[in-house]
This record gives sequence, C-alpha cells and structure tokens, in this order.
Amino acid sequence: MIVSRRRIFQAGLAAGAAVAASAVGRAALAALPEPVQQTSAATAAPLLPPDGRPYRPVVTLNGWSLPWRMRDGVKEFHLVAEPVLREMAPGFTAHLWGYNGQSPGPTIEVVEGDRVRIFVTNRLPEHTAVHWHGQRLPNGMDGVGGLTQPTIQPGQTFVYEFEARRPGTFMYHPHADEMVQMAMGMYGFWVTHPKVEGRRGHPLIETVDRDFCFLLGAFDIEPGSATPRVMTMTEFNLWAWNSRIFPGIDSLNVRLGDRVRIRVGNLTMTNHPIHLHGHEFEVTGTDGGPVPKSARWPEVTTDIAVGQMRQIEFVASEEGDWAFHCHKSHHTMNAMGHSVPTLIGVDHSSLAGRITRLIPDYMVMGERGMADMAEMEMPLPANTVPMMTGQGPFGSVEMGGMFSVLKVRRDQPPGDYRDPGWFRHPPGTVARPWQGEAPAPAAAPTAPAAAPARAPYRARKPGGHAGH
Ligand SMILES: [Cu+2]
Repeated sequence: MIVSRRRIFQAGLAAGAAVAASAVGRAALAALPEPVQQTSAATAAPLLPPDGRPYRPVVTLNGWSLPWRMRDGVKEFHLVAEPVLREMAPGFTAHLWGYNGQSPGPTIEVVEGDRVRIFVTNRLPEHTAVHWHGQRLPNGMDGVGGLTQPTIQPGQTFVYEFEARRPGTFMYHPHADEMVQMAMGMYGFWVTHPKVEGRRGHPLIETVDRDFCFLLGAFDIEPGSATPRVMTMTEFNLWAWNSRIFPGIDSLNVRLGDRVRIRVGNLTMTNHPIHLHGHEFEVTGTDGGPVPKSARWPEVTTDIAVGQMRQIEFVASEEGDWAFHCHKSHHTMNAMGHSVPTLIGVDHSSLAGRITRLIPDYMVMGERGMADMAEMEMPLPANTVPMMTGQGPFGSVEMGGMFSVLKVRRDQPPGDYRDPGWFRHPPGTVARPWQGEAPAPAAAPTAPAAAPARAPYRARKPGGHAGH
C-alpha cells in the first residue's frame, strides 16, 4: 500500500528537481526496505554513497539512482515493478510500465565485492521476473522465469541475493513476457564500480570527471494516444534515451578538459550507431567488462547492437554545443514521420486545392524536403510532440528521438551538471552567408555534348520504412 507520506531523501539536486519519495507502510512490509519512488523525469544529481565502500557515482540522463539500506554488511535495494506515467517530452506523457515510479527504473550502483540483496515487488497485472544482464551470479539468481525460478506473481515480492563479482556496466530487465514488458519500458542500468580507486586505481578503469549513463528504448505509440502497442516487432515510431525523446532529453554538461565517460545500453530491437560531434572517443568497456588498452581504437560513431552496452570515453577538449545522436536519421525523428511518401520535387498545388474541398485544412507536406515540418505550426493531436523540433539559438534543430547535446564549457564548475545555456561563439567562428557574387557554374570538361531531354524528376517512394 502506498501511503501519502512523502519526504525528500536527497538534497542539493543539480537539475533543481525535487525527488519525492513515498513509502510503504512499515506495518505492511516490516522486513522490507522502503521502496523509494521517483516522480520527476529530470536528471537527478549523483547519489553520493552515504555508507559502504566509496565510489564516484554516475549521472543517469533524465533518471536517478536507487538509495539502499545497509543491513549487516549487505546492500538492500527494493524495486517495485509497476505501471508508471512517464513524461517522454514536455507535453507528452506515456502510460508505461517501469520500476519505482519511472521508466527506465532507477540505476543501481554498487562496488565490486559488495553483497547485494534486491527485493522485487510485483504490482503489475501479470507475472514478471528480473534478469541481471551481464552479471556473474548463482544460476538461481539469474531471473529467467520458468528456467531458473518461478515467476513473480502480481502482489508477490521475491528476493535476489548475490555478490557483485566484477566491475562494469550492466542492465536489468524482465525475463518473463519479455516482448510486452520491454515494449512497455521495463529496464534499468546497473553499475558495479571498481573496488580499487584512487592513487593506484584499476588498471583498465580510469577515474573520470563526468560519468553519464542511459538506455536506448523504442516505443510504438500512435500520435494522440499514450499507451505503447506491445505486439510491435519492428515498426516502432519513437526512439528514446531513458524513455525520453528530443527535445525532452537533457544535455550532457561538462567542463572543458574533463575526462568524460558515457555508458549506453541497447534494449531496443535494432542497432543504433551512436555518434558524437567534435571529439574522438574510445570504447573502454562493454557489458563483458573493461576493454584491454591494446584493443581500443579512436571512433566518432560506435554501433550498439541489440542487447549490448558500450562505454565510451574522451577528453572534452573542444568548447561548444556538440550534437550527440543516433546516426540512423529516422531515429532522430518522432512519430508521424514514417508513412509519409517522398514528395520532393512534386508539384501538388492543383491536387491540394481539390482535396481542400473535401478535407478542410488539408496540408500537403514535403515538396521542398521535410524541414518545413519542424517550423510549421500544424495542429497536432493532444499528447504528442512534433516529428522534428527543438529550438536552438539559430532556429529549429529539426530533430527528435535519439538526439541530445554535449555542452563543453570553460567556466562549468567541477562536478556541476546544470545546463549552462547555449554556447556563445567567439566572433567570426560561426558559418555565415556568403555576401559576394555567386560564380556561374562551369560545365565539367568531360560532360556529354548534349544530354537527352527527359521528363521532370518525380520521386515517390512506395510504402514506409519496412523492416528497420
Ligand atoms: Cu538509432
């Protein structure tokens, strides 16, 4: 039973968001740690460990880390699987399933060698089980419903217990009615910090100044509705980071010269080439553990396959607002973008007139590309977001879905994750319109003498994006 008592359990939030916690009545669940619930989709400040072995906490993009209770040297966490309301972007709230009030669930942070006990209470209308992806643990703690344990029935609480044997970045997700429960947003991150930090450090895990993490997610939510279609296998229309879509994804704010780590897990049903502007990075870890130094190479894009985690690292040595996004262009769009035919170059002025007689306010899209979609004030159904949007300092960014900005600032205080606003470019360093005369195009010397006359170009792509 959730009682109305609320308390603030964490002070000094960088993002300025208050974390509200509601507690289970002690009488009802005497032996269980209070399940802490998060109601905000803002990025919470790093959760500094109040006890146990020290570590440098991560920052979960538009998310938070789960507080624990230390009991007889064991870290006890309480996850509650339940329906949640997730604001995916301002003006758009989805009805998802998640843990402790949010999708994704809270990040769980422990230290290598920690003894961990996780209580999982099921408040869903169907059974579930939690699999601890990538962990070394006793087989019976692996969380595969039917194979290693009976499923957790609605109303039941199960307990998992194991030692966090190796440091790294892991995930947790249901292993019962998996397609439905993951399509509804059930998953979370797990970070096991290395035991040896400080002067000597772990040989393959560097101490970093900023440490971010987020999970890639995909949803199929019809514009104007709020609940994902759960039988969708490939035709998802919303591409999310931590169940947020641009412009709802917070920027990654760092100080010039910071060593930055970003951990990205993929629990969608397709791969995502994650691309960073302005810097090169190395993949320093996978869910299999830290990558040996001799096996690292520089990249600006890393492809993250289904069920993989990739941990990238770089020194933020270039000031500015750097785009950071999935390189599949339809993954940086929101819903509505999928079933529109290509109309570039097609003159449909007469057609539009005829349709308007039948359908008032009919609008033909796309004869000059799709950029108009980001700017026009087209009426949208309630509870949805434009396909491509987001205001930058120079106009619309024309993005959606899996897109954010790495903000590198000289004057960002150490450890401060607050948004510094848009970059102020030094004078003369922004691309600008050419003011001189445009030269006449010169014919290439090898051009054929006379090209055969042909009909004007008409492009029309049949169907949508099948099979991505
Ligand atoms: Cu993608």
